[in-house]
Amino acid sequence: MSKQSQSSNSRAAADERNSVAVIDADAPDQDQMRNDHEAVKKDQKRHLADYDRNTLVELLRQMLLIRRFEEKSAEAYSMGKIGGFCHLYIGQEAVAVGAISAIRKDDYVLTSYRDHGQAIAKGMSPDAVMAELFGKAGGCSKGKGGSMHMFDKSLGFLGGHAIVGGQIPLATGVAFASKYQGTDQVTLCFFGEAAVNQGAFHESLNMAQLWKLPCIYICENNQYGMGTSLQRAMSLHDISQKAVAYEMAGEYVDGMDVLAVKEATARAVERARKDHLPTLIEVRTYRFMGHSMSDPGNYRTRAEIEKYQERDPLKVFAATLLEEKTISDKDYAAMEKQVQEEVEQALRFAEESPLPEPEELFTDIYANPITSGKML
Ligand SMILES: Cc1ncc(C[n+]2csc(CCOP(=O)(O)OP(=O)(O)O)c2C)c(N)n1
Ligand SMILES: [Mg+2]
Repeated sequence: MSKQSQSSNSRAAADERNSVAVIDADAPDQDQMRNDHEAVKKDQKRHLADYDRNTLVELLRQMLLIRRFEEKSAEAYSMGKIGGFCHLYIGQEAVAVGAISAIRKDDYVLTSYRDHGQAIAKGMSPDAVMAELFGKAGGCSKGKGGSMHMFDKSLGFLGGHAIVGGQIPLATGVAFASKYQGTDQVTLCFFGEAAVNQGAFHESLNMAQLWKLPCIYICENNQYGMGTSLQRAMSLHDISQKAVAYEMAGEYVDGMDVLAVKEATARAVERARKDHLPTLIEVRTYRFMGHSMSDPGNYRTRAEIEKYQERDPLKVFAATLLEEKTISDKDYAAMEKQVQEEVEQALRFAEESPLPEPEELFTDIYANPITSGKML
């Protein structure tokens, strides 16, 4: 099958269920996602039978955990317990949870500075994430990285990257390493839509398709790069179409629907694992909070935010499972309680964890040199 037909087949598959109309250049933010949450619920209900109950409950639990964790982080930040930048993921949880649920434990994930959700979805404990936010020694990066630099090699979670688009060539290299070593591991690379304007994005996609690398590029199109809307910064608004320039498979998916994200990622994973082929997935989503904790958000209206909040991926998926009686009100209340306790425990762990010792300033600065009998 030619690359082009793979691309159009994948587009056709996406069109069948997940996709909405290609963005209208004049009114992109209105048309990017299914307009009302009832449509998302209806679609989710049609697909529930494809999953066992445990899988569905776990997807909901992870989204709820990330939401409550970040609400608590915002509180702690406001109390001055967290220093530096802090970019929240609230509103985008279905992207990390849906996509990461479609890969294996030994696969890799790289993302931007908006990384708390991906870290938790990849298996990092809320304790390690919260302690890192607090700059404490018990954090995943020993308190030396902070919010933007979550990292755990043992989980295949390779950051947390503060340079916009910096993780894209790195992920491409990780995918190259997997192929070179003959494994069937795949790499998920998350980035925002503003990163697509970086040269590194284009260089990486070109190489990944040319060298057939098992890298899945997931663009989280939340429509803003800091305070700049995509309409003011990009000549082509349909980001998934950028795949065409590299003869790569590409599709777009509604990021407010956790099942749709999972399914789109699963299609890409199959392509990557079997044939070492990359994919570009554009996930249309929205962040409910400011760019970071210090953003007053004057560039968008309350009405716009509220419009997207109606499609809150967490609320919509919970409603789907409740209405279909996959879970009961009692189950959901118990889940809330368990998640709240987990977040409170993470807060206690972060509070009680010691600060890094001053000597830590000199550790983990350089990689250990690889020597082959010679001085490097
Ligand atoms: C190379 C580089 N340029 C500029 C910045 C400053 N900066 C930080 S976040 C950001 C916006 C990125 O937006 P997007 O990629 O859409 O991701 P989002 O924040 O929406 O998740 C910018 C310009 C940076 N960190 N790195
Ligand atoms: Mg963005």
